[in-house]
Amino acid sequence: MPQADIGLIGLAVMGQNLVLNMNDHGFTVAVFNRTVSKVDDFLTGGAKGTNIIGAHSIEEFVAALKHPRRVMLLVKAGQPVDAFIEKVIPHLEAGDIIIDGGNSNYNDTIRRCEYVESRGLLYIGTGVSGGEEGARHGPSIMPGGSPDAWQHVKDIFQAVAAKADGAPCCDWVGENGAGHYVKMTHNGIEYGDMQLICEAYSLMKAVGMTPAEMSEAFAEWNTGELDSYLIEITRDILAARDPETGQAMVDVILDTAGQKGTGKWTGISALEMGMPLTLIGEAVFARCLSALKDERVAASEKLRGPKRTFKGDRAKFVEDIRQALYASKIISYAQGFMLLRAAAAEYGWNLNYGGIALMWRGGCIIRSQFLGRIKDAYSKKTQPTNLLLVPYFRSAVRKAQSAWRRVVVQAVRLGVPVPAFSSALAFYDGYRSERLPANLLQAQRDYFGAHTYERTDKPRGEFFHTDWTGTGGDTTASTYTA
Ligand code: NBP
Repeated sequence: MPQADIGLIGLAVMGQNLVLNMNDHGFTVAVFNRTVSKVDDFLTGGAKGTNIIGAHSIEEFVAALKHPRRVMLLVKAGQPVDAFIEKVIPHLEAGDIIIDGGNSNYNDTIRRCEYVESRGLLYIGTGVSGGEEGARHGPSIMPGGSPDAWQHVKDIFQAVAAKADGAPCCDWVGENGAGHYVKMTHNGIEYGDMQLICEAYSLMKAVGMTPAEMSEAFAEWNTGELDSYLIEITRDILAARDPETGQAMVDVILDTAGQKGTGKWTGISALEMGMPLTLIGEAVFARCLSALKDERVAASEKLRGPKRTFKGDRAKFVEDIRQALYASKIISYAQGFMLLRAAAAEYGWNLNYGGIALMWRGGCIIRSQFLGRIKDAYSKKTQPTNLLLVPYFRSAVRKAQSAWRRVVVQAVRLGVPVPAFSSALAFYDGYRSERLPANLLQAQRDYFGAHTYERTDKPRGEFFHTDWTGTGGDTTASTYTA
């Protein structure tokens, strides 16, 4: 007689912790892993004394599952997901559900959803955020896929998910790849938040603060509008000491950043949809630049910058940095939600933006008090076209604006790179511009390629061409927009 409410394949850090979390909430879970010995290691280790059922083959695993069978994969993203889908399908029946909880690319999820549905099964691609700690004690879960599958996993997912103000940080996102798209955007925003904090750190360093002093500043920031998980861990990281050398831990860590691709995917999707996701783009490129360590070391001997030192009031400047960080963060989230709106239109998803903000409010890496404000903004009857236009955020940016500009100016004077702070400010100035220099750009395009232009004194949609040199013809190129 099958006993398991759900089965999970993939006993690495995320899988083990999510299974233990499900067990804590009274669900019986069957587990399997490619390297089968890890099943027994888990049962005699972390899962000792629980009701978790270990399986040593796919057949045994599937036989342990109640109907409809719920098979969750938490394996390395990419080919391993396809490999396990192929392995389990022959053992499943119509109406059974395959769930991919890894960081899969949403395009793969769209493809897999269609494929699995064509085999008479249901499919869910879900983001699971919060790392090890989240998986164990309450992650943010962002499921999308076959709508009929939701009713069969809702109770389990919402029970194990983090709670924010009593509500589960898990709700149905939308069809096919919607869940993974929202998780990808979450990760892109995470890249942006982390880069902004790193720029704040870099400026504090440039004005002579020690890591311990910086930690105190972050501790204070965490009591106000910047209150968030990433500010909190930065406070702790800056206070930590290396047991080997006694130095601040942060000073002994090599300055080359890694990445697993979700930030890059966010940037690619933004480019494909023509959405100006400048801050996340800069955050991804900042990691790429950091990875060119050897080249940078060589260049540092040859390329000179300003020799200035900071002369102002340090305490005041730290407060300016805090405000610049807050304003830039608002820009980043405004851009992130612009991307979600564009994706919803492109893929026909009916995204609930307030619900998404709530899902990110707890359990995940970008969790913050701030997301409560975004949830409120999208919970109103009239949905804002852009977060920057919501009175709360408009006023927050207005208040922070002078400090934000001072920080960017000071960074430029000191030669400290602040691509996220400065691109956020450039976006703000661009977005609020009634007229941009794209008129000249259109003239250039028309000059060299007969790409045509629209006129300020004629209705939109009428296109004109000028024979700029007197030697061109009147044939124009076809018009298109990206
Ligand atoms: P990993 O991403 O390291 O994946 C380990 C699992 O994948 C193991 O079960 C391993 O089996 C299996 N696997 C590998 Br590796 N190659 C395989 C293959 N070719 N065929 C079949 N199985 C294969 O584990 P994780 O860090 O727990 O992450 C799981 C998923 O959750 C990933 O998609 C990850 O991106 C995502 N995620 C991770 C975090 C995090 O903080 N770590 C956070 C959020 C989401 P084996 O034991 O036999 O090697």
